[in-house]
Amino acid sequence: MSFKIVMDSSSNIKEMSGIEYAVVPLKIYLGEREYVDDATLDINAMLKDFSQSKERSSTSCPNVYDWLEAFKGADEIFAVTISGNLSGTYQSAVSAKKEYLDENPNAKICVIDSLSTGPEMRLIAEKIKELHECGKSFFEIENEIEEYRQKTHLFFCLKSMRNLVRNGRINSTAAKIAGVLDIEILGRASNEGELELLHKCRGKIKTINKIAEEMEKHNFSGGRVIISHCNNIEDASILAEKIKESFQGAEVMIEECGGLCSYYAEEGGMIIGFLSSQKEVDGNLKG
Ligand code: X90
Repeated sequence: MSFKIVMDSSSNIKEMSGIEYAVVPLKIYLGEREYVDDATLDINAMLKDFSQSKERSSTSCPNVYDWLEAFKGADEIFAVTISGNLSGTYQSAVSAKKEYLDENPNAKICVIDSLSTGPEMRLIAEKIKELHECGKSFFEIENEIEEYRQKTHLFFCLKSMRNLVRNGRINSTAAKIAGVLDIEILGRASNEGELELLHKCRGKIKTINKIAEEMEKHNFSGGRVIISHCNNIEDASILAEKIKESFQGAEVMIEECGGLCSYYAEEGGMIIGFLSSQKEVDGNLKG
């Protein structure tokens, strides 16, 4: 029985140790140029090309064939995707599941729409791995992940939302002012998997304090946190210290954004995934 985790490249996870793992890359375009978001992509060179060009840019999701290639050979598969409300990635994974099961009727596939991206997807992947290592069955993992996901959250803090606005992933006046007069936008992945803007912040310390405050509001009390940044190790480290200081027992990991997240989060952007201690429904405590 071979068990496999498959993620699209917006998770920023290039490899996972001790478990079969594959990445399905999204693509980024600048004019005629194509950047495949895999382990060979030179992200800084890509960002430099973007900063020097006025050409049109966009992104595209993996197709069914890309997913089928990644599923190959496995018979118990957990595939986790970027929010289906922002990308066609989830839909192509669902179609690939159907095709794969036609060919391999004994296989089991669970496609999870993370309704999020980046570090929240990493939290989900780590949990799937942990449950598998505990000896849980496919269906037990499926159920426990469903529960677990009610406690994971994603915040973002962006200095520019130009690429998100240009590509129609958000339509708001507030998004357009990110970067103007040093304003950073703090927001979160909504329960529907869309970008929800929370605050306009000015000044690094104010922004970082606001993130910690919002985390507390979302029932964070010292669990796992993953900070993904685009060329901003400085702020990511200050935020990590602030979180460790404010919440006892917080376990904070810092990582770099992959290609897709770097393109949308842009220079200086941070994306924060974390696990809270309680579930919530529409902002109210559930249990
Ligand atoms: O299919 C495609 O072409 C990919 C489209 C992806 C669009 C959005 C990516 C956002 C990446 C920005 C901050 C996190 C926001 C998460 C909200 C759910 C990172």
